[in-house]
Amino acid sequence: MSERCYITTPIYYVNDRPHIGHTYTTVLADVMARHRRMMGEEVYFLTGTDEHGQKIEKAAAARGITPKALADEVVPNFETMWKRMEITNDHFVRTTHAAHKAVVQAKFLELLASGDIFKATYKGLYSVSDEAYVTETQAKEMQAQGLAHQLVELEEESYFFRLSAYENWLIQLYEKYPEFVQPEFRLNEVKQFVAPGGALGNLQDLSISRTSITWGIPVPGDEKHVVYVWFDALLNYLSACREGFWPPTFQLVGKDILRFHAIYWPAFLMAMHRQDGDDLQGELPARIRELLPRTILAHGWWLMGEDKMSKSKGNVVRPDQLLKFGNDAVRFFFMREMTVGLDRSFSFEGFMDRLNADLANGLGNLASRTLSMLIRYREGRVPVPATLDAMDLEILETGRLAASAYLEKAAANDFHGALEGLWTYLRQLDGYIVKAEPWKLAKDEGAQAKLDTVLCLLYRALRATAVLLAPVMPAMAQTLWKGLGQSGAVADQRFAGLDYDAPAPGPVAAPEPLFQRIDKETVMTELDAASAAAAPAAPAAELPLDVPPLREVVDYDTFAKTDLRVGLVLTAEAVPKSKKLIKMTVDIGFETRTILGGIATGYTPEELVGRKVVVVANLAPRALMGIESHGMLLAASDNNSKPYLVAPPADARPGFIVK
Ligand code: ME8
Repeated sequence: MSERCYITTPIYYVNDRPHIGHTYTTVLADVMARHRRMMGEEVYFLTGTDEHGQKIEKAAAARGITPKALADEVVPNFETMWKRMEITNDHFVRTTHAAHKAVVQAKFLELLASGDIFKATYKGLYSVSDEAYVTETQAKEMQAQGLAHQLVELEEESYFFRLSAYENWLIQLYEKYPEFVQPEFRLNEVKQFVAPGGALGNLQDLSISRTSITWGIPVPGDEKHVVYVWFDALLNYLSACREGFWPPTFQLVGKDILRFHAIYWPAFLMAMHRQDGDDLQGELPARIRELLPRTILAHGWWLMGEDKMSKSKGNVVRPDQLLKFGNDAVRFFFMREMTVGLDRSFSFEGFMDRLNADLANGLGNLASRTLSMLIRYREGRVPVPATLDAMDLEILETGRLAASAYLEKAAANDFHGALEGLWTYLRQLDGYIVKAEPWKLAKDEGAQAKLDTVLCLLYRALRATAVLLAPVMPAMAQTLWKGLGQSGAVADQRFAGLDYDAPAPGPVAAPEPLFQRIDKETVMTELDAASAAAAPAAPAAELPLDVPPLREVVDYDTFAKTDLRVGLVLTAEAVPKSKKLIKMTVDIGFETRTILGGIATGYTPEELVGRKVVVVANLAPRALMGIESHGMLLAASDNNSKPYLVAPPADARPGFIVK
C-alpha cells in the first residue's frame, strides 16, 4: 500500500475575504499535496472555514445580519478563490456543518466523562481580539503594546480543559519528537512558552466554554454555554479527516496560531487517546505519539515593507491584485521567495522582478530557444546523442545532482531552496548553450552528431524540469510538457519513475511563450493611479470651533472636590429608545458601577468594552430613562462634533486618581 499523507491548512475566519496570508498558506499546502502525490503517496488535503465565535458574531452584528448569513456570504469567496488558484483540496470543511458539530459535542462529552473537562468559576483578564484568557505576563505584554483596551476582566462559570495535567507529556513530545514542530526555532518558542527554563508548572487549565456569546456549538446538556471557538475549530482536523488518514502528516499554520496548534491541540488529542493506566506524570506512551500530528509546520508572515499587513493600515495585499499576472506566477513567487518559517517583505516591484527574471527570461527563454532549435535544425524530432564529451558529461552530472537536490529539499518542504537550486541549474544550461554554440554547429557538416547531443541533452533537461515543477506551476508545466511532444498529464508522472534518458515520443511543438514579460513601469504607474484613487478622500474642511466662552474661574480647592478616577468599561449596551445613551458597567478599581453616557453618536457598545476611561466618581447619582447612573465619563467635543472619550494611558490601572 502506498504511503498516506494527510495535509491541512488552518480553517479561515469568515470575517474577511481571502488575503495574501490565506492564499500563501493554501498554495503551500497545495504544492505539498501535489508534490506528495507525484512522490506516489496517497494524499488527503483538507481546508475550510472557521465560522463560530465572538469575532464572527461581532462582524455580523456590525453588518446587521446573522452570523450564519455572514458565513454563507463569505465562504464562496474562499471556495472560488481556491478553484481559481487550482487548489486540489479533497474536502472543504465548515464548522457549521452538522457532522462537525456532532464530533465536537461527542468529544466534549467524552472528555467530561473522563474528567479532562470539568466545570468551575473563572475570573481573569480576557483578550477580546484573541478570544482567549491571558496570563498576567501576556496582559503586561499587551499593555506595553498599547493593546490594553482589548483586555476585559471577566468572571464566568466555565468548563475547563485540564491542560495543566498534560504539561509533562507535552514537554516530552517536544524533547523526544522534535519533528513535531518545524522549523526548529519555532519549536524552541513553544518549549519556552510551556516550560520557561525547563521548569514545569506553567500551563494553566484552559477555559473551553463561553456564556458571554451565543454563536457557537452548544455544550450538550448545558446549553447556556457554547464551546470555546478554538476547541471547536481545532477539532475540524478530526471531524473532517477521511477514514484511514489519521493522524495528520503536515499541519500548516501561521506563526501567530502556532501556540494553539502545538500546545492545546496535542493536549486535546492526548486526552482523547489516553487509557486507564496511562501515567500523566510518567513517560509519554509511543502509542499516543503515533496518534498525534506528525508535524506542525509554522510559516512566517508576508509583511509590507517592515510593517504587518492590516485592514486598518489599508496595506493588505489581496490575491486578485496578483492573479492578473497568472496563477502559476503567483504560486511560483510564493514558493520561490518565502523560506518556510521566516517573515518576508512583499513589494509589487520585487514580485515583477522575480517573474521577469525567472519565468520570462530564465525558464521561458530556455524552453523557447530549445524548442525553436529542435524545429529549425531537426524538424521537431528529438535526436539521440551519439557521443558525449567532457562538457556534456559535466552538464549531465550537474542535472542529475540538481534533480536529486530538488527532490530532497521539496520532500522536506523547502521549496524556496529547491527552486533556487533548480534555477541555478537552468542558468548552467544557458551557459552550456553559450559554450556549445549550436548555431555554429548547425552550419558545420562535420558537427551534426555533436549538435544531436546538445539538442537532446537540452530536451531531456527541460522534460525533467517540467515534471519537477508540476506541483508548483501546474499549468505552465503542462504547457511545457505538451510543447515537448509528451502526451497525458504531467501531474500523472511519478518522480521515482522519472526516466531521464527515455526516448522522446513525438515531434516537439512550436514554443508557446510560458510567461509574458511584464512591463514593470506601466504596471507601477497603473498601481500608483489605483492606490491614489483608493486613498481616502481628503477630510472635509473642518468647521470652525464652536464652543461656549470660558467659564468663571474656580480656586483649586473647588476643583479638587471633583474625584476623577481611571475606569475600565466591562460591559456596554445601548439604552432602548434612546439615541444617545449607552449603559455601561465600569470597574473603578475598588468597585464596579453602572454609568450612563450620552456617547452613542460616537461609539458603539462593542467599541467601548475593554476601553479605559476617566470617570467623575463622586457625582451624585442621577436617573436617566429610568436607570440610575453612578458617575460620568469625561469626553471632549465642541457643539458640532461627536464626543471623544478622554483616554488614560494604557497602563494606568482602574482606580488611579486623575488630578
Ligand atoms: O487564525 N502572511 O484564521 P485567520 C502570512 N480561524 N500569513 C498570514 C498573514 C500574512 N500577512 N496574515 C494572516 C485563524 N496569515 C483561525 C485558524 S485553525 C483551527 C483556526 C495567516 O483567517 C495566519 O497566520 O485569521 C493564519 O495562519 C491564517 O492566515 C488564517 O488566519
